[in-house]
Amino acid sequence: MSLPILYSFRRCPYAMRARLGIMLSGESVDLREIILKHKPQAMLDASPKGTVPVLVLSDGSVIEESIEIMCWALAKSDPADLLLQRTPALQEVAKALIQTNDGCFKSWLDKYKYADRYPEMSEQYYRQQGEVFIAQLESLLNKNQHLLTDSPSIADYAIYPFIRQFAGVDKTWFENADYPNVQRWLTTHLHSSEFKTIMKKYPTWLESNQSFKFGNRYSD
Ligand SMILES: N[C@@H](CCC(=O)N[C@@H](CS)C(=O)NCC(=O)O)C(=O)O
Repeated sequence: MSLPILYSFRRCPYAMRARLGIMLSGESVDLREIILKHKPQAMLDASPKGTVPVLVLSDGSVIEESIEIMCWALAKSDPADLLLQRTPALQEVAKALIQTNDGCFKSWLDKYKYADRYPEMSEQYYRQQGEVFIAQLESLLNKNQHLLTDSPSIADYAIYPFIRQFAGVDKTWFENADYPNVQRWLTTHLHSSEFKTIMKKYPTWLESNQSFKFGNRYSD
């Protein structure tokens, strides 16, 4: 049977979380690398909203939200209990954190990253708004090695690609800011073999006419 197709863009934090979820579940997909400026028609036909990631399953059904792609993969197999089935009380906490990340934090992150496009306020102002979430993560990470327990969960994998972007806007500022636990946590994830695997570079599907087997069974 043919593998599901994942349309992905290497640097997109939503696509990163989808690739993490797929890799950590042990599922495999055919990865089609795209660039946002030139989206393949086949992707737009499957998902007219035109965002990545998009997962097209073998029966033709389409999953077009990154968190749902993570959940699809982990529902099939979740050896590390990233979905927190063994600690159901934490599932709602994870959900709320991911919602804050994708909602409020992401919109301040975009303004901080592209402050010149939002001249109403300063870059520093946008950063301070983003720091409300960073401070929340800092206090969680003060209690545990990862956001909810001492092991990573879906919340860590869904959120750290965005904190990576926040940290990258002004690296010197971030490295010197008073968030030692967030710094430690982010460094751990960014230095992991998992991150290395999901950040492997692929030629674009449109240019190379090639998709790539991606997932645990195929990673080296
Ligand atoms: N809610 C979506 C958001 C995905 C999203 O916005 N992805 C960005 C790239 S990081 C995108 O594809 N933007 C479309 C564009 O820039 O044309 C998800 O979670 O999958």
